[in-house]
Amino acid sequence: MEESKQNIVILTGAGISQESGLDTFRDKGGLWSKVRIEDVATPEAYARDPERVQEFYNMRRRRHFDGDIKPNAAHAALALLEKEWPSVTGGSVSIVTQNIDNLHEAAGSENLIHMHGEILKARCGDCGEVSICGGDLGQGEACPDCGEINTLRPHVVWFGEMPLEMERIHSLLDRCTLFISIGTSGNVYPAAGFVQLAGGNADTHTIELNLEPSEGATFFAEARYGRASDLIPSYVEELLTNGLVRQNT
Ligand code: BJW
Repeated sequence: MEESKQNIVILTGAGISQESGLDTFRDKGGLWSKVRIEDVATPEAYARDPERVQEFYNMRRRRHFDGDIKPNAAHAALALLEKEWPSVTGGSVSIVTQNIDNLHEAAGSENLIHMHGEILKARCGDCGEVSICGGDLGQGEACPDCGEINTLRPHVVWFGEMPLEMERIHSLLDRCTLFISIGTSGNVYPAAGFVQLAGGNADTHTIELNLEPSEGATFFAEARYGRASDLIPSYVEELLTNGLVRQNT
C-alpha cells in the first residue's frame, strides 16, 4: 500500500559543498577565519570599499570555472531523492540552500531555492535586475538591462539584508512532513529557525545530518553525524527503500 503523501524540505549549508573543495565559513580554517564579516559581507562594507568586496566574491566565483569544483555524492543523492520520492509517497522534495554555489543544480536538483543568492549571478544596484555573471565584477562592466556602468554587485544576501523567497520557504515549511538539515552550523537566522517552524507541526519529523552537533541540535527529533558524502547517500537510500521512518534520538 502506498504511504500517505510526505513532503520533504531540505535545508543545506556550506558543509554539503566542503567535500567538493569549497570552504565552509565557521570551521577551523573557514572563510570567516581569513576575512572579517564586517569587511566583506555587509552592505556597509560594500558601500565603504566596493573593490574589496568585489574581489572577495570574484575570487570565489573564479573557483567555479576551475573545472575542479563538482557536485559530490551528497548533492547527487539529493537530486536522486527529488526524482524518485514522488513515486514512493506522491510527495515532493524541495531544497532550500544557504549556499551561493551552483552544485545542487549541477547535480540535477530542480526544486531549489537559493535563499542567500547565487554567486554566478549579478544584481544591478540601479535597476535591480538580476543577470548571469560569468566573470569578475567591478571592472567597469555595464548592466545588461539598464546599461549603467559599475552598478553590478554580487547577487548574494549579506548580513542585515532580507533573504530571498521567504514567503515561498514558509509555505513549504508549513506543508512539510520531513525537515532535513544538512551541513549547516545553525548560526545564521532566519535559516537557523526553520527547524522550530517545521517541528512546530506535530506531524513533522526533523533530522540533522552534519559533521557535528549544530547550534540548534537540541531542536531536532533525530540526528546523525558524519561526512555529508557518507551520510546523505545512505539516508536517501533508506528513505527510498522504507519511506519515512521516525527514529527519535
Ligand atoms: C560538514 C562537513 C562535511 C563541514 N559534511 N558537514 C541576533 C539574533 C538573531 C538574529 C540576528 C541577530 N543579529 C543579527 C541577526 C540576523 C542575522 C544573523 O543571523 N546573525 C547571526 C550571526 C546572529 N541574519 C541576517 O542578517 C540575515 N538577514 C535577516 O535576518 O533579514 C531580516 C532582517 C533584515 C533587515 C533588518 C531586519 C531583519 C541575512 C544573513 C545573510 C548570511 N550571509 C552569508 C554570506 C553571504 C553569502 C556568501 O558569501 O557565501 O551566508 S554568512 C554565511 O553564513 C553564508 C552562509 O550561507 C551562512 C550560513 O553558514 P553555514 O552554511 O551554516 O556554514 P558554517 O560554516 O557556519 O557551517 C558549516 C557546517 O557544516 C558546520 O556545522 C560543519 O560542522 C559542517 N560540515 N564539513 C557535513 N564534509
